[in-house]
Amino acid sequence: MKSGFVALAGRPNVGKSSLVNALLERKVAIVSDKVQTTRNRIVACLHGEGWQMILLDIPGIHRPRHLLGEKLVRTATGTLSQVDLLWHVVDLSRLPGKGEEAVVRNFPAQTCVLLAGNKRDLVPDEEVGARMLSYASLHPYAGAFPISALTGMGLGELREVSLGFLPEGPAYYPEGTVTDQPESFVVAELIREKILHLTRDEIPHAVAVIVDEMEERENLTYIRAVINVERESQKGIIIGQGGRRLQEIGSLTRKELEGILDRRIYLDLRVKLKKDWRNREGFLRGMGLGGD
Ligand SMILES: Nc1nc2c(ncn2[C@@H]2O[C@H](COP(=O)(O)OP(=O)(O)OP(=O)(O)O)[C@@H](O)[C@H]2O)c(=O)[nH]1
Ligand SMILES: [Mg+2]
Repeated sequence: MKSGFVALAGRPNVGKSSLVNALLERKVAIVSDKVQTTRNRIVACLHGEGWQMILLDIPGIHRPRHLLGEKLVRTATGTLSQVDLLWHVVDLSRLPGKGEEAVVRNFPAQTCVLLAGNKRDLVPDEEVGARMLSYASLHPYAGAFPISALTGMGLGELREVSLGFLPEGPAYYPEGTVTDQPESFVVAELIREKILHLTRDEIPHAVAVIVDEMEERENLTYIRAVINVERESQKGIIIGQGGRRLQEIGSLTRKELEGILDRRIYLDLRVKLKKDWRNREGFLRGMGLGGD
């Protein structure tokens, strides 16, 4: 049996989580057009005849500006040395810059790295080759693939070639395992995703969602979750006029969850002020954001 771990390294917003979801053909990780969407290391298992590939979706590597950012980067870089193969995911619609060089500096010398040039769909066909070359000089990659998580272009080839880099090994997860995330984490992430989609500016980054209670009742699942924000003014923005935004966050989350869990859901959402939580060690640890 061939089996092993593949980490998706890259800057924020290049499409790492989108790529994981596309390969798994289901939503394992939340996605948004805001940077620093992913905060935890997310395990996603691809299974096949005689092989298992475990994808590790990690936060984007960036220059941190608070303790949360430091932990995100530590979660990401700490993963790189523990895997059999790295995918350096880049956004082909942009040129490589300093941020990209900083990502590459974290690659362990002994680990093979494949360049995954994502968002190929945004680049005219005749420019793809040159764009790939401009990234290829960043590192001695073992292979380079223009891909699109959005359209699925190039994904099969990336997967096939990656299999060749995996060692002989056991099945690390039972067949059928998609991810190791507890349901409460999935719920909290879906709520955060709706907030990311419905708000902008500082709000997306100022939000931390905690599921306090998840209980099976007679004919539904009762969920109580708290949306923590850093400032009083942010509370108002999340709640919206007459509570409308909070209602929308709740109903979008509930609909998606009912589809995933195939159960009726009652979602009780509250918004709480947790001043400066992004710099509070204890709070971050409680959220599973240890960073090591
Ligand atoms: N056009 C296009 N957009 C894409 C593609 N892949 C991802 N995106 C978009 O890029 C944005 C970022 O996607 P994510 O998957 O959240 O990016 P990420 O690298 O996981 O970001 P972080 O978790 O913040 O590090 C979203 O708006 C996606 O819809 C692609 O292949 N083509
Ligand atoms: Mg992500």
